[in-house]
Amino acid sequence: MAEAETKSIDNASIKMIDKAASDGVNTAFDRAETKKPCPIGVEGSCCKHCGMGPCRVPPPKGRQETPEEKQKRRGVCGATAETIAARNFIRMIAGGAAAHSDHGRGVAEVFLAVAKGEAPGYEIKDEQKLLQLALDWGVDIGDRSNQEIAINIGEIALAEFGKQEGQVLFLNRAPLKRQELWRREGAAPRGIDREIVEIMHRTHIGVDQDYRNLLRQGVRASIADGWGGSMIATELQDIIFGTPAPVLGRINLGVLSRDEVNLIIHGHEPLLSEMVVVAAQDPEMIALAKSKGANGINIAGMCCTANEILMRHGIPLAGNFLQQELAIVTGAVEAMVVDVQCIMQSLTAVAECYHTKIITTSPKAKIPGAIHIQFDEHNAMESARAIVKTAIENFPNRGSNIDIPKEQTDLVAGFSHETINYLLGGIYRASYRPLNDNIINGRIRGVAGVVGCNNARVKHNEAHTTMVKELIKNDVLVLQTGCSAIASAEAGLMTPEAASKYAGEGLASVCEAVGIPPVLHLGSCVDNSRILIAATAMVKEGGLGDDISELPVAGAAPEWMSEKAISIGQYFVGSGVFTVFGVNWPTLDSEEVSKYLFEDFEAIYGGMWAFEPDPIKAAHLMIDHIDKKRQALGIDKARERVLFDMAMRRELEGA
Ligand code: BF8
Repeated sequence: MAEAETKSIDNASIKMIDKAASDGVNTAFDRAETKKPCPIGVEGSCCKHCGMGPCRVPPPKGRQETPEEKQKRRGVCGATAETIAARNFIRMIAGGAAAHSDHGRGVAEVFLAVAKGEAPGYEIKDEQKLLQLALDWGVDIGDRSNQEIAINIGEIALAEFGKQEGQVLFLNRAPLKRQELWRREGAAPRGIDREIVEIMHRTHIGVDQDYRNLLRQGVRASIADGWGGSMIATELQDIIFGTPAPVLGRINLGVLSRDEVNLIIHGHEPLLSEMVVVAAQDPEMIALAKSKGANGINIAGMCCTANEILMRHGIPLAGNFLQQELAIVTGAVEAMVVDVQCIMQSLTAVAECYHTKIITTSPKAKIPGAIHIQFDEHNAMESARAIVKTAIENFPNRGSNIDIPKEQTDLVAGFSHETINYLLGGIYRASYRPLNDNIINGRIRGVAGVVGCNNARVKHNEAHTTMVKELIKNDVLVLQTGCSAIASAEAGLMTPEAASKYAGEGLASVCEAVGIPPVLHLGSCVDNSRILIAATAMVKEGGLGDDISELPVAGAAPEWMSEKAISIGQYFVGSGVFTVFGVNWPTLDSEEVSKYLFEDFEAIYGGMWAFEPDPIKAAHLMIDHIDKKRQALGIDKARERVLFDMAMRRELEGA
């Protein structure tokens, strides 16, 4: 096997890894070889929270530790391995929750500016969702204008971040039983920022020293992310940019164009990318591109920003996290514009080997060697035009060392909660009833959320696609976001035809009747909030218990790497979902903390973590959990009786 084939399962990526090698370009794939992870840090037993450390407290390997040894195995301040593991773990949650929530705050600020008429170029696109949110938050509708209502909503949304008392408003959307559990366990977040700050306080030297108490705060902050910051981001983005509906798209490095200006939009916040998409369609810009010898302007997305503009505009998607450097290696990218999160600092070094310009736009995220064109939401179109112009003017500098892989795959994206509702029930009787019915009768065994990143420590995209294929083969409907969704789309799992090719007979029959792929793309990482809402809708529809923890569902992030993934996993678990992570696990050096997360959490939250790097085994842990829930609901027998005769098929098609 050629070296590159050990690093990715994706042919386009393999070709570009090879090209990078022959061009002498260093990428994350190379660095992962030369830079091995610290074996102590990776399992959570290194504390560097004060100037007396770093203190490393790993247990002895390969033999039983004596009680005396364990007693002495502490940091200089006396912190035990359990405290250190729990502190490190919840600091990851704080980092992840902060990233998602600061994104949500940015959206809320722009939303308020739009409502006040201070952000030209943006508008309220989804009135129905605006009014729904007004109802949810008790905002008076009466005969007030959309603008007036939106001002109230924007102010309430912004206040959610700094709130000190009460509880985050969107918790009200969860099943009642879940809300009671959160309050009983002290896991109901008061305000979004408060819970994140409290993690930083409690994990400072000499504060909270009980790992259970630390982990409880981790759950609380993660709920503030999923049911707070991320949900605010998703909801307000839908209102100003439109709620996604099914859209046909193309994906992978083959979407780059040989004869057009290629501008890649990379990062997370759609505030800027929405405007860049509009600016690139301006006839004046297209004429400028032609004057430089290009045939037009080709916008392509990367990572979660890509998911946002794919879902709403069908803009082609160039790749996921580990493909960001590879896109530049094609030699055909005039500019890559970035905002925040998951942007490799090496982009500027890779770009130096070609003609690509890296453009940063956020005052929060600058990169030495990049051009900075600050994005100003009050003058968004001007920033967007300056970015597009920079890309166009760079077209004549394109060299001759160009190789765009031909690989690109079709996909259907845009499955918001609202869309799933309409698709299943129809416009006039939108409902989750058909989904619940098909789960109860066993055609669909359960639902899995497979999400998260790429991780250079494991073969690019392999765990995602292996796990997803195994799940759908076993009649589990898969919902996806983030880089995981991109991996499945690149493997061709997000077309309606994938149902007959890869899904089990029961799932395939439902997908074919409804006309959906067996793997649904729900958006970016903040859109994991859509999975929470979908799970809640299943509970509210009835017949599958009265809490998320009773549903036959499971979650996974088989190639996770970011702190955001840990926060997401924790709010899945804290919402009652069994969740499996791959690659490595950051508390493994503390048996007690790991046992608490993997086992004891179930009795408290109804959901618990698991760690399993083998994607097939991980898929079967999820399937076993789904079967356990089916049995508890008394619907396991229905599955055994599923036989697809013509009458059943006709009944399905009429559903
Ligand atoms: O927020 S899946 S690598 S791009 S962190 Fe990052 Fe992970 Fe991708 Fe999107 Ni989410």
